[in-house]
Amino acid sequence: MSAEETRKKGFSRRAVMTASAAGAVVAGTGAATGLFSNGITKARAAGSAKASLAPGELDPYYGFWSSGQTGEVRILGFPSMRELMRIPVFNRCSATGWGQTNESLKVLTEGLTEKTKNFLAAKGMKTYDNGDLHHPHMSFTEGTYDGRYIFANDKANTRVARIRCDVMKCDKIIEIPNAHDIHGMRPQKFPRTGYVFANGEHEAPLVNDGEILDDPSKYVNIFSAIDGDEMKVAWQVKVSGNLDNTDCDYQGKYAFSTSYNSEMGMNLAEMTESELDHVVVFNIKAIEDGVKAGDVEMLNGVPVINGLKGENKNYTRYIPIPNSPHGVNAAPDKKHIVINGKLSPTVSIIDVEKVDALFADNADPRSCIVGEPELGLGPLHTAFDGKGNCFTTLFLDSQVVKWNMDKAIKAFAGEKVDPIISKVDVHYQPGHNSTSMGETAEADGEWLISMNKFSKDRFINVGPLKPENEQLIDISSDEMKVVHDGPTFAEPHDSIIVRSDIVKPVNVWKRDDPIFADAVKQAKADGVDIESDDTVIRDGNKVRVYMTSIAPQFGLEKFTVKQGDEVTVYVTNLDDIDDVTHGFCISNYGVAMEVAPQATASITFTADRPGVHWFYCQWFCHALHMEMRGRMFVEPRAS
Ligand code: K7E
Ligand code: CUA
Repeated sequence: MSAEETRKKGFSRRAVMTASAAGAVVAGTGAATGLFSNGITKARAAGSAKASLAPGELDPYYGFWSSGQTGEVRILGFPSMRELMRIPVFNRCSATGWGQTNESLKVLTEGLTEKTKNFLAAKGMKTYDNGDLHHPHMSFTEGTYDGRYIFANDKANTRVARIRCDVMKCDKIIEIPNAHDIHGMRPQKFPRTGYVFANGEHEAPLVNDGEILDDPSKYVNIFSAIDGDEMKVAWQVKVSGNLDNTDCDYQGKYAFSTSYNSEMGMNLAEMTESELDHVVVFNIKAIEDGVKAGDVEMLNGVPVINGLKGENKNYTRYIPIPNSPHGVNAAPDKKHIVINGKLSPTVSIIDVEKVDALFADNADPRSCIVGEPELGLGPLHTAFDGKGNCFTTLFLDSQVVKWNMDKAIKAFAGEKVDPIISKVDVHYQPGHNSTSMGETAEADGEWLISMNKFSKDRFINVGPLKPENEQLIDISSDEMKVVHDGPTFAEPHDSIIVRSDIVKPVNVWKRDDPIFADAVKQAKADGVDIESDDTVIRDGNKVRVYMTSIAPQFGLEKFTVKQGDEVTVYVTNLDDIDDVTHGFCISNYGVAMEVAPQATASITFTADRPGVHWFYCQWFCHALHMEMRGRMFVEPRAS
């Protein structure tokens, strides 16, 4: 019986599995598996038929993966775990020209502060070359993903980026002034995104110009609310303690940030000294009112609210939480927020409906805690199945624990119930985990991914630097089943798993896309029809080369410039068929870029090497792809 037949007959998959019919299930669909690169092997597919896709079958989910210090976002098909695409964001990309093209440089530079621009210019740089992208999250409408954007943080250089999901390209990057090292980041869930909340992780003097150095008593931390439509910081809040992760409720009222160093210690001993750290609760309405009323300091153009501990205005509350909490996760029941203990073996459950009293009546901050189950060693992050169950990674135990929210709350109230349902070993040291649609109100309880920091012996050895290991876990029954190992390069911290019907990317660019609007505008100013003219415009020592491309030909087979000219090449890809992407590469000039169907891409360089230089198409587009080339003549400067 195939999986499809099983489903049609209305058998629960669990019944099939417990009847040990897994082999039979796979016989129908499994024969064609085992061919995917990075995919499901036949043996593993036997553990869960639904994870196996035959060649040509499409995944029911998109996975959006961070890549940590690699600085990009990756798109996976899920649950096949096939890597489909990479979206360069904070990194450089040799294939697409991200970081070289004028279109990408605009994104990478326009959102930097003047201070940073000057700092980089002194080093001969236009933007940072590195990034540390931990948290990719999709925009929400009414508590679920809406397919518009993915937002992502850069811990390394204090930035937040936005990716357009129609074209799967990054269209905005902003540096967050006043804050240091953006770590936790989440889009507002309700009514929509709206705000993107971003934690500054490391504390520093608020005006960090060298006047104050080794005086931690003057350091602060900054929580930011970014307007996700405008990609501008709307307001910031000064807080006490390092901010680690953040999430917000489904009412649109509060955001919650964990703080692992309430001591404001500067070394390990100081940072882990006290038994209790805290969660900072941000009262969004009160902060907006405070900003309107002008109860702010203006710093680098941003209104900053004072929400330090002890201020006791209605902007923030500090909830004591056992030692060094890490992940914050809002449950799809729209009522509970789970705070993961890290150094404490517990998670703390906040009831968002009880948070009102913290502000209205100055109630004991701990009065909103309705559960604190002890789960195991090193709880870091929690995901949900939408059926009242939670899945928490245990970093030190190398396990995922499945537990029940209701039972944990009952146990906290004194009832004799054990909230823990089961545990499964993962390999090894899990950090984040994600369930299918699990951070939305539409969590569907199908899949869990455990993102493990160490892979050790799970793969053939590739040297001292090992891949991470991301394990696919079937959670549709009480017993969790690891069905696939997925090695990944540095270092996906976090991921989201999005139903495929929500994401609707286009196949070809629209000619009026804002990403290349500047190029189109420049062509117009030059009297060039960018969609048909192949021509060279000289403007002093600036030369603009406009050429079209249709497989397998560029519009120009040659062009001539002078040594020392600043040359901009604009390539417009007139092909409008899916998948006919061209590239433009000038050999020995360090110039290369992608030009997808109907896109215009441009790149600027100084023609400082005289001679004949071939340019060629660098994306295989046609049987005559090798022939898709031309010459740039650079006339030597008269000596
Ligand atoms: Cu736990 Cu940066 Cu989300 Cu890594 S953080 S694991
Ligand atoms: Cu055009 Cu290869």
